[in-house]
Amino acid sequence: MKKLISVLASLVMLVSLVPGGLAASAAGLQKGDVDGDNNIDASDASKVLLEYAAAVNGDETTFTAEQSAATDVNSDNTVDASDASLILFIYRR
Ligand SMILES: [Ca+2]
Ligand SMILES: [Ca+2]
Repeated sequence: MKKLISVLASLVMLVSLVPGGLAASAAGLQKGDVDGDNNIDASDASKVLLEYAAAVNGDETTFTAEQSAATDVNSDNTVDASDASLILFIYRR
């Protein structure tokens, strides 16, 4: 039992070391919480999709640097539909 607990503890440590984990971004917003209301939900996902659509269409984007950092949930340095899907995935858990 003790061994299991130590294995779990190391896993938790590993996950927390993964860049792009769900820790708060350097700028202050939690990853995925684009509107900063401390909930990761469908409204965050829809904001991400709107921002992505605006960027794709060459329209003016509205996210602050802080929001953009929070939006890139999978940390691939782009904001796209896969980030929105991940936000929905987190919301459903
Ligand atoms: Ca939110
Ligand atoms: Ca991304």
